[in-house]
Amino acid sequence: MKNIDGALHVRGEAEFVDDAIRPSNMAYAAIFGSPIAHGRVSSLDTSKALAAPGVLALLTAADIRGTNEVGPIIQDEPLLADGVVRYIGHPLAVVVAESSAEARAAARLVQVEIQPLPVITDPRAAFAEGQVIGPARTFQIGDPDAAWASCAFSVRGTCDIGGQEHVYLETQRARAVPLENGRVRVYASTQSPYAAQKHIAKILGVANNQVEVEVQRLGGGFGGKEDQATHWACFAALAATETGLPVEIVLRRDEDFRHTGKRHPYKSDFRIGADETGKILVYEVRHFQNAGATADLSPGILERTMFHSTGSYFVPNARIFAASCRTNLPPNTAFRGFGGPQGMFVMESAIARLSEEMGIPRETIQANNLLAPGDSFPYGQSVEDDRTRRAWSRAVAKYDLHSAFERVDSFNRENATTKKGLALMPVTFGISFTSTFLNQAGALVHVYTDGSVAVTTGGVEMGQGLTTNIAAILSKAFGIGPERIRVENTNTTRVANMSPSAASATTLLNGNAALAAALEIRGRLERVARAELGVDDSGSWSIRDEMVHIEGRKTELSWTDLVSKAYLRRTDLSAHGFFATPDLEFDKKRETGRPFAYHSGGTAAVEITLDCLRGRYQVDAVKIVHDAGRPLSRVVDLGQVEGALAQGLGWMTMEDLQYDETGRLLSSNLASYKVPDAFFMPDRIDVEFLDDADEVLGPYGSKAIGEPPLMYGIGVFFALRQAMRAFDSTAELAFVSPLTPERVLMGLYPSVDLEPAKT
Ligand code: MTE
Ligand code: LUZ
Ligand code: MOS
Repeated sequence: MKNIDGALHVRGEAEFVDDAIRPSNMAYAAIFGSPIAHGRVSSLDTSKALAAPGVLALLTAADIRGTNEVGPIIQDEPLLADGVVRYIGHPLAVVVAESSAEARAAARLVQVEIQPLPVITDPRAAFAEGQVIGPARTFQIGDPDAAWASCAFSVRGTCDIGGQEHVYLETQRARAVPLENGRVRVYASTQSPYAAQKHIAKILGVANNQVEVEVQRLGGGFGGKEDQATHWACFAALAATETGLPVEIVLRRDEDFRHTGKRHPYKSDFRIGADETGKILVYEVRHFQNAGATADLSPGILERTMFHSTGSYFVPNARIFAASCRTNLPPNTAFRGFGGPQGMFVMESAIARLSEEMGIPRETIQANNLLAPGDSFPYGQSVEDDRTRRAWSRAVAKYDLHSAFERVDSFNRENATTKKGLALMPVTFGISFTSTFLNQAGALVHVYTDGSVAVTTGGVEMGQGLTTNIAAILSKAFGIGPERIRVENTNTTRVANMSPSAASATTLLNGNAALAAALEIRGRLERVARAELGVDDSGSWSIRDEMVHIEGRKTELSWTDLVSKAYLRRTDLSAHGFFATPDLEFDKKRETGRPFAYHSGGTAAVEITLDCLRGRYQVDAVKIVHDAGRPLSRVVDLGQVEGALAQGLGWMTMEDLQYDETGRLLSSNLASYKVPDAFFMPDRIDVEFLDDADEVLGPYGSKAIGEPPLMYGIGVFFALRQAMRAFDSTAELAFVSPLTPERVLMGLYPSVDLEPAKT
């Protein structure tokens, strides 16, 4: 099964929001955002902007007829700042003009006076000031206080983890078209059409059924459009209803960098204790999440950090504390992994320190503490399979990692200024939205009388291959070729109340919903087939290669004949399907339950070479054994593993998000913010899918894959650290990410002042 969209993308024919033909009366919107990070607005003068050439309208908080609120979890986020601004770029006004150049030029003429308030950019400082969003939370298992006494070794440390910009190819955008009777249709680039619909309705003060949201596909979302695409859809809808014109808003790359939130930076403290063999007895961690100015999805992301705080390891005694800290940065948001990567990074740091203290190789400690069936996570869910260990063992065997470690050691003995590092990284990632209610999906399937099929799900294609997966599922369900199946765009009038396409669960949820609808139609077709062929319902039936089979034997009845016979017999050839993941529950008072349907992951080995005179390095190879269940499309799943790996490697190494103390983003374009390219990626990426690993809940045995492989990238940090220690075994190395070449160099030569001279 190929990726259905592949050819369209290669030919440049795939359509995005602003590719559809523009109506001749289209207007364009631009945003005026706060120039400072925190303050009270004392005056907002829009007269000059309104008088500028081409300007059609200018809207501020005062012009919102409905409720000025777009917060997804906590209602703390006005669409347009009202009285107080909380970050640089915080939207204060929308300017609508005949061209986007005129809209931007006019936005620069808005005059605002702001009384500055103190700016906080550091999460620990925010915590100290009591700036905590939602409650701080604690998970606990065993008796951590008592366990320290039985440890032969214990170490402490801190981590300072950088954020990450999504850099989806397609920046945020939306187009809104006013319809009759005050309705509005919005073409959006969002992972969450329903969130856009309900927030537009709220902003406009109308019922949800007055708003239609349509999504063809996204040029990447990566979590950055799980919640924060809503805002741009709202701006377009607001401008369109106020002017009566179709309105488009498209952010430039630098605007997208400045206005939108990113992966959360974290600061964390850890303490880990083990017996003399390296068996982990106790782990305590405190996470301070840099949430930015409003809650956005931060409480959910914090929760997933907690769920993944012990990584792929069994820890009998643990205390996990986490607080979401309000700062004056743009609200940070979902990003592939959703807080999981930060939780796992701190655990891996703790294991690295323990290994250095004990003189036991890191991979030995890792291997001896891997999760096994029957173990419990600190939140009570138990481990139901042996796949964490199976993937680890398979990776060690398949890639002959014991000799690889020996090869690295002997290379390092023989070379003085070039060192190699090799690190293993196991991943065990919980699949399901941690908010249980979100684990539901609907789908609508039509079979037309010519045997062609159209399916709409609540899921959104963002490059992850959902369309291909859905086509593969229906092809199997009906026993027909995938070319007969058209996966429609996503539209809130066809499937309602959808959860965001997120949490790696889109195929699990929407694929099962589509399958339920298809099986319903298939059941009706079975009655027609038996009647047409004159066979009772004692023997089995199936459709294979587009032919009806009875008791495994091919009949003369083809798929297309069957469908047209069914139509003539007045059979309903459409069905709605629904799926809700079974057996999920979580008790937030006791902080225990079974939040995940299953876990997804595997093991990666990351090998690097470091030039210890310059701090430069290259990733030589990444070798992975991944549990993909039974893939619906191997190329789609392989693409997900490689793409996620690239983002994980970038996050750990070169993507250096820098704000100054006034809350200004310094790395605000692709010249100062570097992302991995083809040259950075390892020459060698080996991926093996774990065999004999069908996932019972997944459609046809398939398994969620979108996010987990990102966390393989964490391995590169520890491979680099190993090489740095091979160069200087006494160096005190910090757990600060990303580990850029500059930071490597500063770590290797701590006594040399490498900061540029201040003038
Ligand atoms: N792959 C591509 N090409 N583009 C994307 O935007 N998003 C990632 C992942 N893979 C993304 C992607 C994220 S953050 C998630 S949660 C999943 O895809 C969402 O899709 P899924 O649920 O179908 O895996
Ligand atoms: N979004 C969400 C997510 O709302 N809940 C989740 O648990 C989640 N997990 C990963 C990515 N997005
Ligand atoms: Mo992905 S962070 O769940 O959009």
